[in-house]
Amino acid sequence: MPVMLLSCCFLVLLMPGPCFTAPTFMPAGDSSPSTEPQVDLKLATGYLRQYYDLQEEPAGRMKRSGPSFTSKVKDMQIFFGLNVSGALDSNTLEVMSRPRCGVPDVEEYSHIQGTRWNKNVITYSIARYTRDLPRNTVDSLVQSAFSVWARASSLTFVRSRSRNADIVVEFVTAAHGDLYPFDGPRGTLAHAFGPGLGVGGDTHFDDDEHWTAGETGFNLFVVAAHEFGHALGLKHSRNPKSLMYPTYKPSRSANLLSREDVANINALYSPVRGHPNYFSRFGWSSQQNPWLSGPLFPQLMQNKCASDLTFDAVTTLGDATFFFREKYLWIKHNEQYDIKEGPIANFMPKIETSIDAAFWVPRRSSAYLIHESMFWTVKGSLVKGKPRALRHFGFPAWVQDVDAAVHIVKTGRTLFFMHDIYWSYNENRRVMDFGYPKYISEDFPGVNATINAAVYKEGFIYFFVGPQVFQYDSTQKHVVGVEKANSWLGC
Ligand code: NFH
Ligand code: CA
Ligand code: ZN
Ligand code: ZN
Repeated sequence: MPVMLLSCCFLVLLMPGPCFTAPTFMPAGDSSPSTEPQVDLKLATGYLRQYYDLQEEPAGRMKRSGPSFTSKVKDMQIFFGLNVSGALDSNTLEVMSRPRCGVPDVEEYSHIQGTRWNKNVITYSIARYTRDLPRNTVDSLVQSAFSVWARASSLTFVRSRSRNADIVVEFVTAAHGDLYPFDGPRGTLAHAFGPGLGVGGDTHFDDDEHWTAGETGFNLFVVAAHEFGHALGLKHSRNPKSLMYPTYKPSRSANLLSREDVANINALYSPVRGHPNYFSRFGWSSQQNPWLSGPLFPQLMQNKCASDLTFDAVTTLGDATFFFREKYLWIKHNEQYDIKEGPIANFMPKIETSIDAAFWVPRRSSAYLIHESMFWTVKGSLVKGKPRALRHFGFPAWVQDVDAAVHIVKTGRTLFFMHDIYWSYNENRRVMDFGYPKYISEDFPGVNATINAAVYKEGFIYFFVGPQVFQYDSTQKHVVGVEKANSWLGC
């Protein structure tokens, strides 16, 4: 549910939470604002002390026009979407006098921010666009907004074409199928549901706003970054420097996150101490109880820049490239500098082995991970069911493993490499092409050693052979470049 504007008594109806077990009503006795100014002040002071950390004035007496008092009133008005006057007007007093439970709005979460995803790889999709901006601008602003959190935490975001993504992004107006209709231009700009199944994580933008990539109107990047904070489980912050502060601020410095935002996201998705990019043992699938699965102690990090580093398998997966080596995995997001890494099982709890070969079929948003004679299908961020037999692709019985696999989008073929031969599989008809296996050296001159891994990018096939990677132009049929394999990981 939208994390903003909800008093927690409302929450009681929808989900069990702290308020469910221990509702404390406040203030006792009063149920409507009084006409007596002194009574109003007492009500407001009590309310702001309990929920907004209002401190006792040193002189002992609280002034309703004092700077700290008005700023607390403003915080509270922002939180409830009231007119932000700083004065105790009738709407403000009305909200203050509503019965509610005893969890403060803005400081409840130094440790427990809320629910979290039980995994570090989170999928998103953009289901409905605004007409205010070109689609690819929306795509890249949304991606940049996710990067804000990815850079600060152990999280990775993978774009998916499917509606089953964890975070579904939509531009909608007025009533739009949840209990929180939008309010036309201005006022509320967007809302997001906290982590969970179904609508959990979904993020809605009010399309009655004028969305921009710049300073006019409302900046989509800034608002999206705020909303994704909620979609990851963060609540509002009372620190005006924080991205999670409840009011929109147009121009911000390059660094959107305050130290508090960074601390909060890391409290929720705890990185292993001393290894900021190390994945915690919370894996890929939310189906499993993270507290009961996975290795209890983190494996040592591997040195990705070792001069003779080789990979077992490399594949793109959404906007990221996955590099497998033994039981370890590095994930490089196309638009980000930082690299996520850790044991494969941290990302995909079902997979406790190494991966020999992997490929990605964008049309199906699916990756296939092969280990010996079995393979797993990964759709979105979930490893589907049990591994299946490699035979399924139509290999002869004597093929018990492959060295590398790559899907060529242009031809709709997946190529499987083994020693000095290869097969071609037609993904559209789901059959092996006739006339295979063939010799690799005949069709890929220049690539004449066992292929460890292969990946297809922007029209080229990249063959990983030992500690090197060959860039292969399949139209001209020759190698056009050679690099160190780990140069892709920024070494
Ligand atoms: C918002 N929110 O719309 C505002 N604030 O500043 N209007 C919040 C989003 C901003 C969603 O998660 C709503 O918290 C309004 C009001 C912070 C991107 C303060 C008027 C409510 C211009
Ligand atoms: Ca609005
Ligand atoms: Zn909505
Ligand atoms: Zn918010």
